Amino acid sequence: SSPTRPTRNCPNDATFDLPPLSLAPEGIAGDFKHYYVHTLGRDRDCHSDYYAYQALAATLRDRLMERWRATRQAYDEARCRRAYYLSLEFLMGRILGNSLLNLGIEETAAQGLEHLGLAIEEMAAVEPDPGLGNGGLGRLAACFLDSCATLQLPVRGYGLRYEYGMFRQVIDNGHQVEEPDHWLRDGNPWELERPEFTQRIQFGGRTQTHRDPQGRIRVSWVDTHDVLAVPYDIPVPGYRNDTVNTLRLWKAAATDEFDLDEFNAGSYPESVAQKNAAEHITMVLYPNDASENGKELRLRQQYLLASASLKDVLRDWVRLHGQDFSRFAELNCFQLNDTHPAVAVAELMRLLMDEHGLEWDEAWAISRQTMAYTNHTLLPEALERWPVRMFRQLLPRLLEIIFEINARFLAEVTLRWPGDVDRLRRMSLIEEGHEQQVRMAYLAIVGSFSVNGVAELHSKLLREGLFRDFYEFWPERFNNKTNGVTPRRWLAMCNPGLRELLNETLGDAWVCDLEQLGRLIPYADDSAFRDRWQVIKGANKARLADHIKELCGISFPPDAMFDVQVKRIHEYKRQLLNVLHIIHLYRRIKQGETADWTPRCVLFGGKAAPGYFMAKLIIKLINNVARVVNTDPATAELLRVAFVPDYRVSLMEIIAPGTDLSEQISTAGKEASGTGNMKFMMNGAVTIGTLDGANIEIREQVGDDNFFLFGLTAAGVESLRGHYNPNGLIASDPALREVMNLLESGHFNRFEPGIFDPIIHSIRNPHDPWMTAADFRSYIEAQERAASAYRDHERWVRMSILNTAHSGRFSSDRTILDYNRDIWRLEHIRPQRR
Ligand code: B1N
Repeated sequence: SSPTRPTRNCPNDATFDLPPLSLAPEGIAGDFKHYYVHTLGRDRDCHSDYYAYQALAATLRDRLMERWRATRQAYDEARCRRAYYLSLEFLMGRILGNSLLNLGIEETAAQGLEHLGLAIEEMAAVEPDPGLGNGGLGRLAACFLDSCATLQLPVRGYGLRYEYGMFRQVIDNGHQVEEPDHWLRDGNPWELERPEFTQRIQFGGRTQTHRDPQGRIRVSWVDTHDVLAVPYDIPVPGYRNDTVNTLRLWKAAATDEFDLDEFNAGSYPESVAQKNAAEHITMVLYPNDASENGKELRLRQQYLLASASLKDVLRDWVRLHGQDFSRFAELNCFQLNDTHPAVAVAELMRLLMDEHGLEWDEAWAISRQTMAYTNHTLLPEALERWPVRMFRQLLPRLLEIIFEINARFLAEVTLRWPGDVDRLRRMSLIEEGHEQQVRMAYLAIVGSFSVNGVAELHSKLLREGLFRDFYEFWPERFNNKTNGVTPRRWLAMCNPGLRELLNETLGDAWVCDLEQLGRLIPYADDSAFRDRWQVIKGANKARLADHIKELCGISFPPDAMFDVQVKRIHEYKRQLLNVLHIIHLYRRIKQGETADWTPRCVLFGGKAAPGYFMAKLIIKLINNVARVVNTDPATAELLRVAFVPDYRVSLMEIIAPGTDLSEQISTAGKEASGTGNMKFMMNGAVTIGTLDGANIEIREQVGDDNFFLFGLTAAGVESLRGHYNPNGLIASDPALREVMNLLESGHFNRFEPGIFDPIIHSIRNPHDPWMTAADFRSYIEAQERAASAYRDHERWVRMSILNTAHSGRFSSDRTILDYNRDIWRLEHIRPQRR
């Protein structure tokens, strides 16, 4: 017997006839005791809060489990259209606090456990922060799942269960050091293994043609090396609505067979050990944000996700509809989170034709009507291309299908533009060159009915630039879906002080209808309200300051302006511009220009891809500048700088509520959207930013008076290329000249001569793609406007309130309703109340 083999001895329906679990304090405490004492076997000698966390997690999980089953049943019975969000990353963050909030039992659980001498906040801190994503793209997937469950939409997430998530970042003498994050070491109480839904995934081998009984030519993929994909389900609760959706994560496992040749040759241990390689596929998340790396293991990950997820959906389809696929496209939709899962286009073709017997045209009509593609970046280094050679070796059948898709597609292009050979070359799914490459973005566009960007500017730049030829061919396919973030985690959960004030002022409907925050606008003129607002912000700043003191050993006086830039470290995001401003402030202090000074604490956080030299050097520079500034007595009370190590979701939950000024300073046209910008705005931070990504829409909402704008526009950046002259700018701007002098004098690297030369050269390079020097003057001036606004407390608090008040548009509920209206077209399904 095994979990995957059905037996006749199954529990009957009476088994599922269970009374609803109690949400009252006594009920929760009762279950907690049961798990702590009976299941976990703890007694008085146990002094680890780990087991208390385990027992509470089990208690909550039971309450999720009953709603989960009811939701599955409701979707099954409704036979409704469903959507699937395919993503290599889901940055879910901690689950315990979110479960309490969404189940609506924060208070009752706290009461119940208080009697047992337990504080929930401390138990919640035991949970490892699951880092199954790099940054914005992965966190967006998590916000989307929260919104889908809250809006009661039948959407399932499909991803990978990495054994090691994003690396843990340690700072050693100012340098980033990466350490492995074995987040599953102590088990994961929030997942449910479902071995009964295991899928078999093929790799390698070769293809063979033969005739089927009807005499039609069929292709089979043979001599493959197979790997099992075992699903682990994670519950995704909606906000107080009895819906619990599913995130299904695949773990790679070895098949039970092994290499008989090796076995017979007497190398039994080698043969068993080979099975290990299969498990490597989901061992580790690739830590490159916005840059591809072309490693074969990454392609294996992508294919495992695409194949296992599609097979999972098709198995369910056959269970309900048999081999009749005529309504498949009407009832299913796959949203591709960037091109990472885009091989799904070809895999669906393969499954429909080779495994379910459809003809090309039928299969193509289905694929093209079920796939939708979201692009998340314009950076050329992030556009995925796979060498044809690698594809042929690893996925020979898929390469054949991609070639066939391409041939038929290019024939269509030729019909429309006869003789336009250059266009064919530009649009081909196969890039020619010394090595042929598959262009995954083009495969995703050709194989789907919807292509969207993630902010208005980004979608426009896709239409006019990167995907221009495709837009000309199929304008109706292109659309925009401006990103959003979930107000449950990013306001209600992380900022309980503000939540109470909002509830008292507006009632509590804003949590699921964020536009209601607009009703705050008149309160910006109410001085009693402003005082309460400031008290809450002050408490959040004090909490943040405590964390920074503990993590970095640096004191942030809470009256100072908290100026924060947390995000992945990348040249296009221009942490460097922020550093130049700090050096400028430092120099002003040293020269005694401190009249009307606004004390400022600048916080940085973020990880650099381990192979990204310049990003790592920028971290080192931030830390060196911080050391000089923080240890100079002249700066006391006026300027503080800290780099918080290991920035992650759970840290942002403390940082966003305690921030005054949000740094969103990317080179215009480079940041597709940004989502941190939205979390800060919701929590009452004011933005200093360029006209890039969603900043543009943030400024439109909040108004120019409540936003510190600076810098070139995206068009300005492009037209400056070719005659950009940073050295001229440095020579003619005294402030920038002095900043560069200080940097070049070695003031920040006394004992490390020359280490910052690459940074200095990049700023002075006329081909600097990020044009840091071009925006310096305008940035410094915007920072001065921000500083003087902050000195006027009343004015600043007004701006802070108005930022929260105008943040309604940036709820991921709005984004998901947009996806649903234009792409998914799902009905809202209410599970039966128990
Ligand atoms: O996706 C976010 C946007 O808000 C950000 O502006 C954008 O930079 C981010 C390869 C990426 N784009 N591309 C990636 C991540 C991992 C990887 O391996 C690329 N991340 C973004 C949400 O739309």
